[in-house]
Amino acid sequence: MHGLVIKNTGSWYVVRTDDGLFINCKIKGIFRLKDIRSTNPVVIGDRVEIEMNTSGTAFIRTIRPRKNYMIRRSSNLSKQSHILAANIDLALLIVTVSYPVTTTIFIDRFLSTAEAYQIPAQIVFNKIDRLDTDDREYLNGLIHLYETVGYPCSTVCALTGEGIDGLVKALLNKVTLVSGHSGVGKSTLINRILPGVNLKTNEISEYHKKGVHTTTFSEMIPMPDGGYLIDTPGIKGFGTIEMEGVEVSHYFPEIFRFSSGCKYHNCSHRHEPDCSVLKALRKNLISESRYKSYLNILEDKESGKYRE
Ligand SMILES: Nc1nc2c(ncn2[C@@H]2O[C@H](COP(=O)(O)OP(=O)(O)OP(=O)(O)O)[C@@H](O)[C@H]2O)c(=O)[nH]1
Ligand SMILES: [Mg+2]
Ligand SMILES: [Zn+2]
Repeated sequence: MHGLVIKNTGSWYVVRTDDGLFINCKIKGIFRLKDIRSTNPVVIGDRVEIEMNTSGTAFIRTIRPRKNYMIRRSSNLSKQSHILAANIDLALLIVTVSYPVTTTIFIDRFLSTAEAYQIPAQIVFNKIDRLDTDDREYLNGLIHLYETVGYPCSTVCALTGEGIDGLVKALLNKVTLVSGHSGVGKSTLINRILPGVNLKTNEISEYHKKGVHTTTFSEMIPMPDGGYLIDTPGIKGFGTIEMEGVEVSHYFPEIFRFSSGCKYHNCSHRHEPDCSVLKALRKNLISESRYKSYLNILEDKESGKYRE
């Protein structure tokens, strides 16, 4: 039988079969992924072949080749990687300017990973009800920046539903990964889009102004009009993997665009003469914050660890 991995509870994988059954499955045998040392061999969004047991549960026998996947380094200094989900049509990054703070370095690490795997990405700015005047100005700057680079942005309040309708249209018939820091409102947003789902949510810590890691396992939730939303546990840092040296600039579309004018084809855009990227940076055609994120990724490739 074939099916889709829609949930991983830690001890079981829940597979929705093509006949619409939900079957608890375990892995049989050893799965090896080409060139990737991953903490999770079978992931949400995988198409799998399963073999039923007499008890009504099943073994996952094979994974169909993946169209794509979102991956990050598990933790600082770790060589292991963690795949967030596979076979994704859209990567949605939920960002809050405050409560909790999302940094541009985090945003850019996420976006460049999506670029590396050719997954369209969008940014959803949530909790717009909690912005003061300065926050609002900063938010407008971010929206201008990311839309100019080419990432669609929306602003929502998951609590009241403000701004949700426009967003929902963009999700129809797609498999959408919903990601972001803990406490930004991923589960609240999904509850708002799909009433009746009732995912668990929790107040962020007043003291730390951070989320408390309420969602502990990813889950793929079908949308009534077609498509799926994938709720995921909040992530702290986003360690990029599988991108090195000159390649990093390929995943910053605006930097890549200017790099064709550099004198050296392997220009790192840091100190080389006749660097079009540095020229563009000086003219504010490339933003300071995006360039900083680019350096941040480049440098952690060189030092073998990543910093936030
Ligand atoms: N003021 C305000 N609060 C919100 C909004 N969206 C979510 N919240 C609150 O933010 C807190 C965290 O929301 P969750 O949905 O649990 O956050 P999460 O991103 O799923 O967090 P993890 O599961 O830990 O990754 C809850 O108390 C929500 O009620 C919003 O638009 N405005
Ligand atoms: Mg959650
Ligand atoms: Zn250059």
